[in-house]
Amino acid sequence: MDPLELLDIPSTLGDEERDIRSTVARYLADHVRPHVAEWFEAGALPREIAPELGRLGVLGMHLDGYGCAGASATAYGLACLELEAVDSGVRSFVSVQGSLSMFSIWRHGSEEQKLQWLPRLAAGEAVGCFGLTEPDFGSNPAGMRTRAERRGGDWVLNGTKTWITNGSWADVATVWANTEEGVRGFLVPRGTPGFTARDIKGKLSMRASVTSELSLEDVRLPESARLPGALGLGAALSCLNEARFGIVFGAVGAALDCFRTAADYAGTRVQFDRPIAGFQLTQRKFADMSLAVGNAMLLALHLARLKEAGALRPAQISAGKLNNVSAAIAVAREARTILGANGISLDYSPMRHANNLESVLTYEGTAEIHALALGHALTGIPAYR
Ligand code: TGC
Ligand code: FAD
Repeated sequence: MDPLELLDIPSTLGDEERDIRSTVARYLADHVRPHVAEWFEAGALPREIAPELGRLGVLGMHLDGYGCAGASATAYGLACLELEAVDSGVRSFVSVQGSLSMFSIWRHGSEEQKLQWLPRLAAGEAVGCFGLTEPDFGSNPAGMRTRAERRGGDWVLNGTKTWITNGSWADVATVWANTEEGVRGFLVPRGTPGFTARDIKGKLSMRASVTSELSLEDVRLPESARLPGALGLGAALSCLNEARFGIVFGAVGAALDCFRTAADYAGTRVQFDRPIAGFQLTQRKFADMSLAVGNAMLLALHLARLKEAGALRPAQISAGKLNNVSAAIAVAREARTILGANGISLDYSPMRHANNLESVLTYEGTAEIHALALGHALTGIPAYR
């Protein structure tokens, strides 16, 4: 029995939610899970995964129109759960494509930009990325140095974005830049003169994911490349809410996979003439992990229902991301101990998940930033600076 079954959580899901979850899980079990440790070791994700995930229907699945499925927040969350149960890098690809790149266009773009990009991004025929972080401005994007200046009817962009998921794959990059009127978002197509991407190597985490630095040197764009609805930093931060919501569920998936792997192992690994699952100290670990995973799932579903009611606030997403990612890391590390020496091998998932979750703890707002967001909501006093 897994922690969700213990609490009978699957029976609280609707038929469509259950169907979407099992379709995604089945596809990943057949086509992605068998290869993911190999990709992690190689430090590469195959580009063909984009159209495959497009055919599966998970790219921008929570958006309406323009080739997107218009699925519920819960269904989207469950898809993220199943994706991250396989690997955080695979969920990250889907989050950045659907919740950052596509959402930025869907929410802030012109009709022409939506028609040009959304159907291709939903199908995975095109890949998108989202450039907010800079070498000197991560947690504090308000200080960004990337600038966009008006020259005649055009814009000229200069600056560097770093740690950008899908960066070197991207056919279109959503790039945030400071202008005289404040922060604005721009769509930069691949191949625009002056725009280059270089992959970041030597990662010990998120290895089955493409992470890049974007360089913009006198990149000239027409006014039609600016996202007309994106006025101010809040526009960029509104996209983060979508991706952070997916992570709230994704973290549950990673933790669940660690639990299951450890449970399978403990049932058959014999020491002192009995399966290690029969020792009280091991059972205490399973009890603690099960509470962490079950509570995280209940919180995720609560946030999804609030989102569906149009009532989800950013501070509540911060609560979910902070709690669930921290819980998932603790579960991954505990599960790893149950596997003994085998726990450090790529043959088993917990340490791969634990390593990935270090990135998840940092990106989309670090644990400290989300703690400060909660502190802000609870006390009314912002303490970021
Ligand atoms: P602050 O003055 O608080 O806010 C500026 C404007 O933004 C509004 N706002 C939000 N709007 C929507 N959703 C949110 N979550 C919002 N948070 C703030 C705010 O109301 C204000 O609007 P207005 O109209 O008054 O101008 O801004 P601040 O400079 O004090 O910063 C606040 C802080 C620290 C919370 C923010 O900067 C922050 O979230 N920092 C963390 C940066 C971050 O998370 N970066 C992520 C980059 S993308 C990424 O990591 C992708 S990982 C790959 C994957 O997802 O898989
Ligand atoms: P910093 O902001 O320098 O923080 C360093 C430490 O200081 C952290 O512990 C932080 O919590 C702490 N700190 C900072 N400010 C405060 C404060 N006020 N109070 C207390 N502590 C504080 N970005 C994108 O734009 N697009 C992407 O697609 C993307 N993908 C990513 C993929 C990966 C694998 C990774 C690792 C990162 C990615 N990022 C992306 C970047 C990510 O969003 C940033 O790493 C993150 O916002 C933190 O910024 P930083 O790394 O510069 O850390």
